Amino acid sequence: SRPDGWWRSAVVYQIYPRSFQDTDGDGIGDIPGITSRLDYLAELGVDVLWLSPVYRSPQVDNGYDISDYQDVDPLFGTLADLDELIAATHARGMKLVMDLVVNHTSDQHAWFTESRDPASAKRDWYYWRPAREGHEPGTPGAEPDDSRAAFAPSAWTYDPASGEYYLGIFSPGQPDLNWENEDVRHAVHRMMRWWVDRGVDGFRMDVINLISKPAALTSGGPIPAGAGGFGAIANGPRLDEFLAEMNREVGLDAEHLITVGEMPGATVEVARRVTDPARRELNMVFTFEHVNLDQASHSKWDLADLPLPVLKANLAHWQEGLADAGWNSLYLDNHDQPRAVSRFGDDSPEHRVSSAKTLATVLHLHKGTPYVYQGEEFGMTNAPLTRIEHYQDVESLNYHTLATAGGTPEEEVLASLAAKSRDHARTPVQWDATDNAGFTTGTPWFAVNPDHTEINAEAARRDPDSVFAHFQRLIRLRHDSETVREGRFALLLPDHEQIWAFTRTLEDERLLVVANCSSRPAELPLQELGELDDAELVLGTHADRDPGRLAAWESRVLRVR
Ligand code: TEU
Repeated sequence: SRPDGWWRSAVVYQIYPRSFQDTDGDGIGDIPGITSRLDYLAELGVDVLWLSPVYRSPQVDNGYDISDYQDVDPLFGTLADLDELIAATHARGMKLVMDLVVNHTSDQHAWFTESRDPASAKRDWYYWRPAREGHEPGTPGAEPDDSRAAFAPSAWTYDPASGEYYLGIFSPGQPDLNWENEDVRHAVHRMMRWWVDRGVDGFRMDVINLISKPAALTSGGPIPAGAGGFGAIANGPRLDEFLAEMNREVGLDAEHLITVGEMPGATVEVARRVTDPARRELNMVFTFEHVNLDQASHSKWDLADLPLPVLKANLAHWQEGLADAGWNSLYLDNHDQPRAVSRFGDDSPEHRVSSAKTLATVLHLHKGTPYVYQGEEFGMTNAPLTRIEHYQDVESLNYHTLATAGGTPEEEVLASLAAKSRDHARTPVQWDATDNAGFTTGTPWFAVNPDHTEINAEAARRDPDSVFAHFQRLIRLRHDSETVREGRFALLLPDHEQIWAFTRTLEDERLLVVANCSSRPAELPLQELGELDDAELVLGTHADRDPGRLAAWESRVLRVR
């Protein structure tokens, strides 16, 4: 979409179809289930729905391994179901964005099957390499280099038929496409145009900053060793070129479309470049910096405390970096992250509602496009996952295997999983207090969180003080307030350990946000914040307000002079 587009006032809602709503009783969510819940989403007030992948897939990574980009997996329904969903979404004035997973395909995709033959024209569509010099192909240690995959011990998988290895930086079921090959790029562009013609309103682009690989790798050498994580392999030299080409070829600047690139390892400088409207690449990107702060090393499993000033500073850094050009995406939750209220808030019965509201207040009052992840809007919490048998995610299971084999005590591994596993985000949406939470009439693919008897959409919708009602107010405020959309951001009290405070200013209007991000009351430092006596309350979490202090997890949005 163009830089001044409608999307600057939009709020996006992410759906993880597998866990959203089942209609056929197989225990797995499906597309008709999404259609059946559109009125709920319209009531919440969101503008755009983003669907995690529903394409044909062996489901090694729950659909992030696609074997046919132009069909729907029977697990989720049919193309006709999807057409119906698109039409029904549009009929309610909302838009629908598809997940675009083109850094890699499934190893079951026809392109890859063909590529397995060294004589095929598609051999070069993926990264194939011989065994390391002096090693017998397929024997331990013969991989081309020592790089690990995100969800497997090695980034290289041996293919006995051709005696060579292929690259899969996530898992062996997710071979990386070679974007240096222009036929690959054209095939992706064609596929994207097909979806735009079918009526979808844009794309969320999976790990899109990994499509341009480092020169060392594209010129036949090993993956450069780096600090770990995706730092060494992300943001390759042709990233901007590939994105601008895609924008041009697919027509992504079309008024009605919206694009967001998921970018692990992207700095604010990369994001500024990619989202600078003058360059015509993407509308916005997802940063990972703020969700990587509560870890002690490049490994997410290496747990660390996160002091509030560190989190505030990171979001402020992105606000400032993208103040004049580019655009932020705002999120605390998605299908890869533990639940925000459990991670950054306080999910005890006493503070869950307030902390979910206050985290939302802070996030939604920043400048950028807010993303709501299914269940976040009524404060869903982490699941009680305490034994390895409770987990399903390929990332969690791989970590457990490797870490315990490497000598990390089981207890420590389980503590890391309980804090960070992606599975917390993937338990079924809690629609009501009945046995399977209204998610399915069958056996749910993932156990429903037992707290659904208290925490569910139905209860939240009935309660005018619920987290859901608060999200509705925040979304309405963004739609109504030009200052929330476009106002300049300034962080206040950067070192305060409890209070997150900032202003948003546009012309003669100034909004002040004060949020107590702790489970103890906090005195408001009025000398530093200025006189708040004539401040007008725009939105708050608590009915009883003490002018000089905030209750635990209380937040206020004030119009000040
Ligand atoms: O995620 C990319 C990514 O960097 C994270 O998945 C990360 O590897 C992991 O979640 C950290 O815990 C995207 C998708 O969002 C994710 O679901 C897929 O598994 C991944 O790409 C591969 O397609």
